[in-house]
Amino acid sequence: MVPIKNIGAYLPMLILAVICYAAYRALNGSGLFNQVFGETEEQKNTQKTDDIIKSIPVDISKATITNAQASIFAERLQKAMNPISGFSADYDGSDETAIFSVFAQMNNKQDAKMIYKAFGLRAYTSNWILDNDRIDLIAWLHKELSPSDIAKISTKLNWMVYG
Ligand SMILES: [Ca+2]
Repeated sequence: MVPIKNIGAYLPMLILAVICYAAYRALNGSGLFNQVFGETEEQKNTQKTDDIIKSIPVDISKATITNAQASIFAERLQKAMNPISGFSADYDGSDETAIFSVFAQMNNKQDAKMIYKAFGLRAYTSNWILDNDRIDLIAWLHKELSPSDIAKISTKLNWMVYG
């Protein structure tokens, strides 16, 4: 433990660390890191997954929701799984009731696929240094829900990718 009276001596280092981290986040967000160092294998795979999700065909004539509603439901799911904005989704619990209420709105395969696509890939922010682990809705749900809760929605999860 650092004695409290000496904490001032560590403050400049702490400030420097925060500045470096902020600079790293800004650069990483701008894609400048990729331009300088090239894309990592993981980033390439994420891009591939992103392309696959976007190319999932949807027959909108059979859907019971609109694309705008699908986006609202996707946001609602994220909020239910990551209720404390800016906090890692790993550690902030989840609102199962809200999650199930969105699933209750999925009446068929097209609805499920539209919500899955609207969610796309989102950062789960499970670690504070490299939080670019963007994962799909199904992976988010598996991290948030217990196996018995997953079992309750498994049919609709299958609709999303095997519809
Ligand atoms: Ca959570």
